[in-house]
Amino acid sequence: MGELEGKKHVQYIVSVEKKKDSFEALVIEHLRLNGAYWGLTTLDLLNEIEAVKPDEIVQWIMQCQDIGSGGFGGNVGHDPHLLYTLSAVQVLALLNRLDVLDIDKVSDFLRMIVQLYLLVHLSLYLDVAGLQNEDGSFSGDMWGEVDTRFSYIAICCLSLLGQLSKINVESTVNYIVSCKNLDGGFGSIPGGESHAGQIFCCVGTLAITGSLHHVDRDLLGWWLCERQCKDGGLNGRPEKLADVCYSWWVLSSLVMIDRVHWIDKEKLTRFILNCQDKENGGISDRPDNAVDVYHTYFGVAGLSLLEYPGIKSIDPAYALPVDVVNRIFFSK
Ligand code: GRG
Repeated sequence: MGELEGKKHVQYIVSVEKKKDSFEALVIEHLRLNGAYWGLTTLDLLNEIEAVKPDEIVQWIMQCQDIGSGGFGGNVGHDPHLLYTLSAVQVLALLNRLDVLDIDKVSDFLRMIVQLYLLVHLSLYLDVAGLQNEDGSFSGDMWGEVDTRFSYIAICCLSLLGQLSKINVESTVNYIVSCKNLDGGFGSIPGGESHAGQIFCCVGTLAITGSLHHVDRDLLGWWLCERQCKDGGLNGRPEKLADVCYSWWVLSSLVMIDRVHWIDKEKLTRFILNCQDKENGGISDRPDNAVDVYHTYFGVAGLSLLEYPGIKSIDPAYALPVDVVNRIFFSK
């Protein structure tokens, strides 16, 4: 299986950051702020954050902020969205530059979104009480989508900014609990199929809000361990192929519920290492496929949760290196 090619992965990330007109850079143009989070967190986990110039990055991130709403878009001039606002907060936290943020403005953006989501959730409950469509479906929100991903993002962001008191945490937790399934997992909306990605979001929300007592740890632990395939990799739901990114979504959830010792760590480590491009760096979704920054990050983050030597520890709920999280919460 070989070793982790840490130095090559660093070179790969730096090269993607520099080549703004490469194919990969163009593919992630609209979500470049997510890409910055994946790439920079990888560098930090590999103890190489000095490979980039923080001032340039901070300047660019602030150009992605929508002045009116306070939220961030995926790139300069793009519409603001929760997905990119979390990445902005995470990268600034990583670079120890949260001071550049107008915290009230960003958290007001999140609060506004969360309040609208809560309204939508309320209408979902009304739907349950009688407004359900004839075919059994429910109407979406004014953006057309309600998803437990957004509950996680809002809670994670507001917690990092010390602004959880701005929202109704109890109703956020209640909504997450309403998305719990009989198999112990969670979906994107009430009744939605259990999926490892959504489970990370729901368990992460419960962990950050101190509400993990709502999880049936053994039942969920069993469902998550069933995600390990014959090749040692993890999939996101039954009958799907293993993919390196689930080394994060599944493993972080198992760590949060204290059941990570239930999987075969050695086989998973081998699977991730077999997905490396040993010549040019980077990690792919499955062995012999093309590498990208997303899978490179989740591969390295998964190895961190597996306590692979030489990689910094990552916090399973905040998805940031543990020393960064400690700096935020314990050095005030
Ligand atoms: C800070 C780490 C972090 C996350 C922010 C955006 C977000 C919060 C979470 C996304 C969680 C999620 C839904 C991940 C799953 C992504 C994925 C690979 C979906 C595809 O799933 P399937 O089952 O297909 O349709 P495959 O076969 O690819 O598994």
